[in-house]
Amino acid sequence: MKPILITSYVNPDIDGMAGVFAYSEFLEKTGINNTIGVMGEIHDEAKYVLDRFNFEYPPVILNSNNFEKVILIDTSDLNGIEGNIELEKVIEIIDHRTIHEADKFPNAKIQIELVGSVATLITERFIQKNIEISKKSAILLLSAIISNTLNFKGGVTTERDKKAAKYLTKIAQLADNFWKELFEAKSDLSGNKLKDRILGDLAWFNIIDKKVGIAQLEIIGVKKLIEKKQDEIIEILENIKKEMNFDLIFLNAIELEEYKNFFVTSDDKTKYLLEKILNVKFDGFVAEKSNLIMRKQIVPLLKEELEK
Ligand SMILES: [Mn+2]
Repeated sequence: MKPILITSYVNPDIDGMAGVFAYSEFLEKTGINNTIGVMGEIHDEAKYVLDRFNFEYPPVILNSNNFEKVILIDTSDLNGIEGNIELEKVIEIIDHRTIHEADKFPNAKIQIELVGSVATLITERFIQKNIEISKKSAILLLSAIISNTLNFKGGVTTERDKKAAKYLTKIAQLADNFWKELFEAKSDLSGNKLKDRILGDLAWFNIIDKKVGIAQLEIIGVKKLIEKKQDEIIEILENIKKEMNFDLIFLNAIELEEYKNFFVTSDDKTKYLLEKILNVKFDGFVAEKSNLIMRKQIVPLLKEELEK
């Protein structure tokens, strides 16, 4: 029997990558032959954690051609995998988003639960089966939970995330201020990094007849970044909109130290829509919002409004 491939969406973030590594360990320890692979390039934050602890990078694959069975972690959307993964090969999905396309996978056993991080769902597997988790997996999963829940301050955070993190903390043995180290590391957007980061973490959604592109940055120092690089941000967004044929586009920039959002767009229709659903007011290309909101939470609001 060929090993089952465990993978995530193209250009996975730390949650997808950590989930892939750790679920592989879980399955191996339950006697299931598997292998891991990631498509595209892992996010900078994921690279940072691997480098920081001298962990090996996951092997890169192009598609599911060499495999008979696939398990998808942290995705149940066609956008991030279409053309790379044959949908009928997918036997299991573990994910945590409200808007998904799980019905497109005819053979998959599906676990989609609305916790802050897929790493939480993977951690719970170990706890439920009383299987010991390696320090490496614990570090990766804990980093993913910290990142995805914005250090437990993001609106997506649940008690389950906190409980999983508490469990992992004992094994991972990270410094108390590790969250800040992690957030500071991803806040350096000098040189080409701004454009790379925006492109690397771009997501888009087809809602009725509209294609909506949402870029997201999660950093310390958003206000300064916008003051310095607003023109560059607008240019990047306008180019993406043209190239990808988006109807609407904006950047959701999350300030990780003050826990607020800045929305950036030059598109009037997008501004109008965001003002309506998020109760914000644009001043030029930028709107500010207290009480942090993540892309995952904005998408259902957009959908509700556009489907009216
Ligand atoms: Mn995730």
